[in-house]
Amino acid sequence: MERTLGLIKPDAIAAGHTGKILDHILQAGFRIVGLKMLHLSRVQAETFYAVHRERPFFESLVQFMTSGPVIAFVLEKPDAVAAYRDLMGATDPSKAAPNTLRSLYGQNIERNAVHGSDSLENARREISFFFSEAELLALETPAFSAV
Ligand code: 3AN
Repeated sequence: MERTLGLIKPDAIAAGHTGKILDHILQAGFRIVGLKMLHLSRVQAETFYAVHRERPFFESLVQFMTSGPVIAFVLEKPDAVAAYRDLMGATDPSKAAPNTLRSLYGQNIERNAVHGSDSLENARREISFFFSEAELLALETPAFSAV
C-alpha cells in the first residue's frame, strides 16, 4: 500500500470543480485518508515549490497558488504515486490524455487544476508538509472507502 499527496488548486476550486474532482478520484479506487482546505501563505507556497525556485514561472506560480484556497488530500492505493499521476494527466492540460483530471478541468500549464507528488520520497515530504500523523486515518481503515 502506498500514499501520495494531492492538491486541488485555486483555479479548480473557483470554477466549482471540487466535488467532481474528488468523485473522480474515489471512482478510480483511491481511499482518501486525510483532507483539508487552507489558504497558503506566500512562505508556504514558496517552500512547497522550492525545487522550482530558479524557474522563470516560479513567481507567477506562487502568486497563483496563493490567489485562493487549495484543498489538500492524502490518497491511498497500491502504487498510489504513479496511479494518481496517471489520473491527473500531463502538466499541460492541452497535452493531457482524455478523461484525465487536467484534460477535464485544467485551463493551461500553470492553472492546471490539480497537483500530485511525483515520487515516493516527495510524497512523504509533501504529506508531512500538510498533515500531522493525527490528521490521517490509520492504514486500511475501512471508513471513507465508499464516501
Ligand atoms: P507537475 O505538477 O506535473 O509535477 P511540475 O512539477 O513540473 O509539474 O510543475 C509544478 C507546477 O508548476 C505545475 N503544476 C504548474 O502549475 C507549474 N508549471 C510547470 N511548468 C510551467 C510552465 N512552463 N509555465 C508555467 N507554469 C508551469
